[in-house]
Amino acid sequence: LKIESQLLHALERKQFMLYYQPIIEVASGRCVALEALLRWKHPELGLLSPTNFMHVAEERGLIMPIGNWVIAEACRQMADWRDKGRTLVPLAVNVSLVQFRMQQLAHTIHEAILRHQISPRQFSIEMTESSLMQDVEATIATVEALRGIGISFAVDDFGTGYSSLASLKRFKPNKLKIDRSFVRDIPRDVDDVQMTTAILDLARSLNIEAVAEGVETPEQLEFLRREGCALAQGYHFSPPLPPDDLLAWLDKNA
Ligand code: G
Ligand code: G
Ligand code: MN
Ligand code: NA
Repeated sequence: LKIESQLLHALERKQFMLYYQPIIEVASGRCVALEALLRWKHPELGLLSPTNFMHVAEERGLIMPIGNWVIAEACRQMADWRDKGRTLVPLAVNVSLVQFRMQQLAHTIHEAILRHQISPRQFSIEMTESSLMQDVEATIATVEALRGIGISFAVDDFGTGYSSLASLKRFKPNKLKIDRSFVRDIPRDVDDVQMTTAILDLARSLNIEAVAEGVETPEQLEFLRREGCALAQGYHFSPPLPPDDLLAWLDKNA
């Protein structure tokens, strides 16, 4: 297939980009973190989301080189912003199961942050709930290696997988990101309201910060504020933006 052979060359042809989406502190409305999101600038098809090509990357053994590029590029971008005198907020990158399972993930991240003189407090990773739960012992080993170098982590798409309370207590993630499928129909849908408040209660009782994903309306935000959700992201605040647009957004919304 054409997209497969094109993906093989996308790295060397510098067709990947990171977009950045602000993460907002609900109480203050301020941007307190960023999530990096991979995009492929396809020569004919335009801007592609990982949902369009990560399965091909996985089949072709490209997850590691692409994942390593994401880590390096995120650190390079942070160093660039710092060198331009910008105040840095912590940046989260998404990590796939294949990357997470490799022994050297912590090493790869450590090397990248050292090279660019980024503090481990400024860098974090996101893993989906379903991939974390595939092999709890292996997950714990990686989480502990990351924690050993000061890297925190968030459980992405929370509520769609099957975490037990016991495994959450063992991982001690720093953040739970409430999947946007639950956020979409709050405050109207009773089931989604119950699910969202249940996750917020769980996060509170485990002392984990909750992040609501996919916040698109003032009504959703108001509900989350009332229920004590600490952090939120979504189109209501900003879509994922290329680096220059993100700086402009930060200047306008500081
Ligand atoms: O940004 P968008 O909604 O198109 O992302 C689609 C999916 O791709 C999301 O689940 C997101 O977590 C994932 N994703 C985005 N960037 C990366 C990345 O750099 N690495 C991995 N493994 N997944 C990513
Ligand atoms: O699974 P993950 O949370 O990493 O997915 C992030 C993706 O969600 C990004 O690719 C982004 O494009 C998308 N996204 C971000 N904010 C919103 C939103 O408010 N609504 C919808 N529908 N998608 C969003
Ligand atoms: Mn994510
Ligand atoms: Na998510």
